[in-house]
Amino acid sequence: MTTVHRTCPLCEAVCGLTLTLDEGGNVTSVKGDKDDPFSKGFICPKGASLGRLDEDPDRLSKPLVREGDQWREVTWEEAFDTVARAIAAVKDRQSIAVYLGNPSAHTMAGALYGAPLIRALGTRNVYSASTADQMPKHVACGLMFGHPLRIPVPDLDRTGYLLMLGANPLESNGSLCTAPDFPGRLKAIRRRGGKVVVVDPRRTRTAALADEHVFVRPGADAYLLFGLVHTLFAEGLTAVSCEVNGLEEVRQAARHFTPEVVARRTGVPEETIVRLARELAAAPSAAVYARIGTCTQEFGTLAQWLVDVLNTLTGNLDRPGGAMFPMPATETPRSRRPYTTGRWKSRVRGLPEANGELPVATLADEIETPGEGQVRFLVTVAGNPVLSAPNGARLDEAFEQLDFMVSVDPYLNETTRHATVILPPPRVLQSGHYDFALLGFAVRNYARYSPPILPLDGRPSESEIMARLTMIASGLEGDLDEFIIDQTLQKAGVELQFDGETGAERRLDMMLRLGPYELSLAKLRENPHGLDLGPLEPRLPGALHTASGRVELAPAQLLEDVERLRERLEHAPPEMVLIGRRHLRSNNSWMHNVSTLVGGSNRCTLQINPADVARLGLDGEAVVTSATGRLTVTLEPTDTIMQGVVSLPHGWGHAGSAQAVAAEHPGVSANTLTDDAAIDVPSGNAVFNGVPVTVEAV
Ligand SMILES: Nc1nc2c(c(=O)[nH]1)N[C@H]1C(S)=C(S)[C@@H](COP(=O)(O)OP(=O)(O)OC[C@H]3O[C@@H](n4cnc5c(=O)[nH]c(N)nc54)[C@H](O)[C@@H]3O)O[C@H]1N2
Ligand SMILES: Nc1nc2c(c(=O)[nH]1)N[C@H]1C(S)=C(S)[C@@H](COP(=O)(O)OP(=O)(O)OC[C@H]3O[C@@H](n4cnc5c(=O)[nH]c(N)nc54)[C@H](O)[C@@H]3O)O[C@H]1N2
Ligand code: SF4
Ligand SMILES: [Mo]
Repeated sequence: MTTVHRTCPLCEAVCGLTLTLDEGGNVTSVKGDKDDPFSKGFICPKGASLGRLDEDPDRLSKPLVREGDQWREVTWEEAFDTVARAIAAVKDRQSIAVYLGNPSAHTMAGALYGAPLIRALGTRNVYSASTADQMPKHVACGLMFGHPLRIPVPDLDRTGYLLMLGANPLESNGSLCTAPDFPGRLKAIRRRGGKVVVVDPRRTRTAALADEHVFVRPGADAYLLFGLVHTLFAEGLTAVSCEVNGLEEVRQAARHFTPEVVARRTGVPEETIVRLARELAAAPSAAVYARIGTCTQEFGTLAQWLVDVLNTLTGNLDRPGGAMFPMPATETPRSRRPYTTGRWKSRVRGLPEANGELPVATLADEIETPGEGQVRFLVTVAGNPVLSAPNGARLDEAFEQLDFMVSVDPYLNETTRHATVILPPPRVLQSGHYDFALLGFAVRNYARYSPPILPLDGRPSESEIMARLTMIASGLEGDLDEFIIDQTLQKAGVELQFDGETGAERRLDMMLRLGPYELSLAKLRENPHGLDLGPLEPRLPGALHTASGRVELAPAQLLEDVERLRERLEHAPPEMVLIGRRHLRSNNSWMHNVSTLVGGSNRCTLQINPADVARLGLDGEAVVTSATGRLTVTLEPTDTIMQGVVSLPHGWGHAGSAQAVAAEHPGVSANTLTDDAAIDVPSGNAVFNGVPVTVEAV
């Protein structure tokens, strides 16, 4: 028996785990690591199943090549050669598209090799789960603070008041707010006399834990937030404490959105809007935090912008207990080029790029529409867009038309079944882990490295797979990591040697040593439970990357989109709309193959208010129809959801996947109903919440 410690890679909470392994390397127990200074022993059911997930017999151990509908196991050399021949035959690099999925934000391979791979492919057809998720936050923060990763997080451990919209951390364990034991941190706010308010069309477990739950009509958060901004100005409650541009423009923009006007659209009573604004202003410290429910909607960027407008107007931006900017250990100096979007546009729909990406909502258009630059070749890494992208059923068909597809993924699933070659990364326990992305959103500054526990047994690490693909795409020879290290040192004007058994470890060592705490890989290895680097500290104005050096409260692009918001007020909202939800024992599309995680309350059901069940004469099942598709669903009547709103979790609809357990609980895909024609305009983000639907008896 051996005991090892490592970070859980399964969600954004980065909990420390303590695992015991038997002689064969099998996981015999998983517990929370009590000595981790950040997670302090917290664990959730997914973390506790890490061994089961990692030892899933359906995970691929060898590369697969597809010939017609037959799969053949091949050697790694044959697999890479097949990819190399296919890339060599590509005449127009724009015909290659790449899609990076959610786990690539959790792996070292995704963080270190995603960008080099994209550069080497030389295409602008770059897509990721970000445009099905948080792109509105990147765009809003890019425009306000000058860099899309300059994202403030609620200072959970010190705040006196938390206004939380469209987030359900009791199920999700938090997002763009890395906070192990999020539930405990929420309870602590109340214990120290603070207040938690949750705004959600459903009375979630998070809402039940809060002091107050406010029902809101899906997609109406930007109106609600504008109502709060309006009230702060109208009552003279603003207390801006940093240098800003655009205060008067924000006041003007908010003029129209009186609590009375927005109450009708949001379903939130006028008195509640006024009271919430007063409470925010009066709290000793307060943070507004809004997540996926407010991003994946028609006015996602406006909602995310208004969140930080409120944090700024109430003097809570960059102050303890407010919304603060973390200082991760691998932060590198950032360019002072002003942030813009739309440097290029998508070929078919003319949608603007954001952060160098095009909206995943237009990937099917780019594959299906003939002409110069038509996508014929696809690279997917850690993604399952057939289930996760809007109108996934259309993508499923579009992928059939591709000339070649290569997927880096441990499973043969709904997406990778279309691939020509599947390159499976090794097991979690065979992989080193450092949370490059997520530690930049942590509510305490913290660092932890988990070295691989089990040997690779001749298969390449995911980093090596990605480096190899990058070299194939670039046509160059040599060591990618050494090349990147040389380039970085030249830029920084320093000479250093780095420590580490792999290129990925040496690059981590480099980033740590060039980072703000001058840490090193060796130092992290000496602290296997992680290093606490202290509470968040004020970082303004230094952390700003705007041309003016000030917070830009009223970016022109967003003021322009306010016009769209105003116009939409004239239209009557749809009678019935669809939203999503998450379950504690699920994770997007790929954890339904662990029997301890599926079943019970983790099922693919349509939550619907009993009043709607009665009004529509439904019983047991119903047919849900949207602009793009139709599904027969099992009903789950519950008064925790607003009337006129139904909720279906995403990531289900398992078909054609070699996942035996998942196949027994297939469910249906919510993204058959979501419409790829609808996007949040400034960010191109998909719209999953507030989708107009009709619900009828079977
Ligand atoms: N209707 C609706 N749709 C949604 C959402 C919603 O709320 N409602 N949420 C959206 C959000 S927030 C997101 S992030 C996206 C997610 O969208 P995707 O990232 O496209 O989908 P996932 O289901 O996370 O698929 C992850 C894939 O990565 C593979 N994988 C797991 N671990 C690893 C690994 O270590 N390495 C590699 N290479 N592969 C790995 C899995 O087998 C799986 O194929 O879905 C979006 N879709
Ligand atoms: N257990 C589990 N954990 C996960 C995941 C998972 O699938 N399962 N996925 C991971 C990923 S990829 C992400 S991005 C994060 C997301 O983390 P969260 O943002 O916390 O996501 P959800 O739990 O889906 O909570 C979103 C809430 O928004 C509400 N909502 C829907 N529409 C609206 C609206 O228009 N307005 C408002 N105000 N609320 C609305 C929904 O009812 C839901 O309760 O979770 C991560 N963690
Ligand atoms: S909360 Fe997230 S990081 Fe923590 S154990 Fe659960 S899945 Fe892992
Ligand atoms: Mo996500």
